[in-house]
Amino acid sequence: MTSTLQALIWDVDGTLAETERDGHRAAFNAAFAELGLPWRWSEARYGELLAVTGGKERILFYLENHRSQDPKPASNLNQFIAEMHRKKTDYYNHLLEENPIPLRPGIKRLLLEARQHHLQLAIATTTNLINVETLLKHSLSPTAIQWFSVISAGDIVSAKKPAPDIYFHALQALNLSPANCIAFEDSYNGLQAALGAQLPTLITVNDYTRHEDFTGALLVLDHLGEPDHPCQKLAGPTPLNSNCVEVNLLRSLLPQ
Ligand code: XBP
Ligand code: MG
Repeated sequence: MTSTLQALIWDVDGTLAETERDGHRAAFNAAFAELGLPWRWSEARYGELLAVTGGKERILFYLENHRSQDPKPASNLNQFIAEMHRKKTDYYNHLLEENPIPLRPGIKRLLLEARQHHLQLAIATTTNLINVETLLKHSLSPTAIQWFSVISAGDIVSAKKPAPDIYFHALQALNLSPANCIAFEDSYNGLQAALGAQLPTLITVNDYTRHEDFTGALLVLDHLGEPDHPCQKLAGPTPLNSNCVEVNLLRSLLPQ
């Protein structure tokens, strides 16, 4: 069966930009400080906590596993976490507006090329919609949100990655079969989510994820590359005859 490439589906955190260490982590710590909590997530601790996807889920996990001796919040626990997470989201958006986090190598180039080829662009992310909009607006272009025909984000599904639900949501909105799409991810949890939805998946690793197991990925790279900043292949059957990932390479990765 011939599969025609029709859409690229993008994870956000760690894939479009390195938002975790100096973005989300910094915002969590600022929210903890504002609430007078002695919690601080170091770079290393945050790396461990990334195993739990979703900010509210990550806070709950930390509370239950690292702060179980702390006095319990007077109010309802879910409300307490939701309020903390709202503060974190405010800090995060402020940070993205004031000090935009650059997109990773090759992201803007490939998005632009995909648009020229009339491929659809979609997002499937654990983080919430406002965070995606702010990142795209300040790190890509003020109108970049309109480049994406589908944005599946955050609590729109009840089971976050590694569950495939967010990818099912995006595929349904695109009205496409997974065989006609490629997902872009940076983490084990993200890869499991995409593979669970039968999506061919390309991985670009980062410092938090390069040690993870990416069995099942089409290709594992350090980044998507630029003509003057070549990408390196870390795993995958296809010889890379180019300095960077282009639409023709993506087409060749799909089963013919
Ligand atoms: C990203 C996440 C997110 C962010 C925080 O996973 O796990 O939780 O760290 O976002 P992925 P929120 O890249 O696989 O989508 O605080 O908005 O939940
Ligand atoms: Mg990610």
